[in-house]
Amino acid sequence: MNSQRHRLGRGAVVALIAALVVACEREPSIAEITIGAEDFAFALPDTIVGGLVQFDLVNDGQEDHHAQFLRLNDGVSRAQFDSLFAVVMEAVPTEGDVAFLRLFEIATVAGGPAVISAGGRTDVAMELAAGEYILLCFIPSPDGVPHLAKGMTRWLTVTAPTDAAPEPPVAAGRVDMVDFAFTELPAMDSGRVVLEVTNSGAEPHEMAVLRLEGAPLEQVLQMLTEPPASGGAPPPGPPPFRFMGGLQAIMPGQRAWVTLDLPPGDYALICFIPSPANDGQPHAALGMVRAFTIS
Ligand SMILES: [Cu+2]
Repeated sequence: MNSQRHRLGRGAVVALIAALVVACEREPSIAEITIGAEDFAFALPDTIVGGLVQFDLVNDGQEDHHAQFLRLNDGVSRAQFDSLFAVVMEAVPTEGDVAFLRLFEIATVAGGPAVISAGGRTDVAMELAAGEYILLCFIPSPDGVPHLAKGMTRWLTVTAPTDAAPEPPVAAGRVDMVDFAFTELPAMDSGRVVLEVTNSGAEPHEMAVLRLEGAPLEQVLQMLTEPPASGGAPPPGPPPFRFMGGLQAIMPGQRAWVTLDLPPGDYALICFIPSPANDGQPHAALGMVRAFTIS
């Protein structure tokens, strides 16, 4: 009687495995693209297939890097973007970061992996519509010059997907970004965790993940949002914080999935996007900071 049951069981297992094999063959998986970041260039394919794509930013440089995706609005050419970009770059030294907002007249932010320190890696999955994209690194060098002015820009053509859409990643929780706060941050353990990040605000928002290393959050925020006056050198020694990845700016209504791999410590989520409605102040100065601890 036992052996009869075993025989039936085995048959059922074989059928189940066969069904799983068929299911696996049919289930489309999320394409994975590695973005290499060096001082000061991006390395990635010139053309990729759009839809849901995971981007893994690997920082092989000595400085911090991120990859802000901008999608050219329909009908805008690369040449048109290049000429506006040149005008903006001339305005930045006098107007500051708020000059970059002019790029949004002809292009739209579309996420990307957020700032990661040298030697680190951060992964973001997001849905990309077909179109012309440019990747930009806005991070300034110690000399105050943003990396995009040192050549850290890269064009990317995204084609329309032809295969069935893969299922979105399974997230452990959601972080919603509003004007000007991070809400709904789930409790997290150390190690790999996937978060769904949404923008329910009226302005673009980003989620940079900062690890505190020896200074309180208030002091670090001051260092990041109020750089020393012109000619002022950064304080000596390593900075008392480390960037751990996250998500670059997305538009209202957009979402993405961020994979974090955080050891125990004190952290903060921060948005540095300047607000046109608030004199160009960074969202962090308007309260868009959320401290959390990984135990
Ligand atoms: Cu924001």
